[in-house]
Amino acid sequence: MLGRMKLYNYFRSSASFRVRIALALKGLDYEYLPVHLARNEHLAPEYAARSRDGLVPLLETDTGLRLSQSMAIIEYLDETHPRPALLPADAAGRAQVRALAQSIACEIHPLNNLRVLRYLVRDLKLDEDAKNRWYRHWVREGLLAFERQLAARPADGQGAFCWGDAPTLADCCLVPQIFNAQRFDCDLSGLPLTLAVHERCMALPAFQRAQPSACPDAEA
Ligand SMILES: N[C@@H](CCC(=O)N[C@@H](CS)C(=O)NCC(=O)O)C(=O)O
Repeated sequence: MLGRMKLYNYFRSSASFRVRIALALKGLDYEYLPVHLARNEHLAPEYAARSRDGLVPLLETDTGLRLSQSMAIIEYLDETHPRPALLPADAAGRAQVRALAQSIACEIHPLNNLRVLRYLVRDLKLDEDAKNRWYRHWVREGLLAFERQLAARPADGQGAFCWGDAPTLADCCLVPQIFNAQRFDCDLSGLPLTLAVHERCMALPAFQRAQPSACPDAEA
């Protein structure tokens, strides 16, 4: 018998938020299991027994398989529950959506992760102001590059969302990054296409249900 999927995650984690969006877009039921990053629960032995990399999100599938890495998890969900599709049907479209998604997940997010920020402060002795400058610098550089990519989309990729007229993997990555950017007071000027897509996504119930403030472990 198949079990219920379990998502180990944290309301503020943007990689977790990506997976929650994908689950919501596909209408999939799952158990929400909070791992409090600020209290270091991801470093505790109980979590280490489940997670090899000590990061969230971690999806335990209905067959008990443990999957890490939000992009791999979303692609797994897309292959096992193909409707609505989060990647285009054609190879060129898929490559472009993955490129948009990875320009957030691989170029921006790793530089602004909790453990990176903690290293800057604890080991390199940067003060709060320098840490925030680091954060804002890499978010802004990355989002400006993202905006240029949106502006350069070919005709078949243009539409209401990052790629075409339905949300894809790229939108799952974009929205959490904008939430984080807003939380850290990043300069979001000069990003009209990016912010318009964000707004359209946030008008959809799936994105609203997945957002940090709607999570069971949400804090003010
Ligand atoms: N590339 C990974 C990133 C996972 C990741 O770094 N998650 C963050 C939260 S967004 C985390 O667990 N951070 C804990 C830490 O940095 O100590 C993914 O996409 O799942």
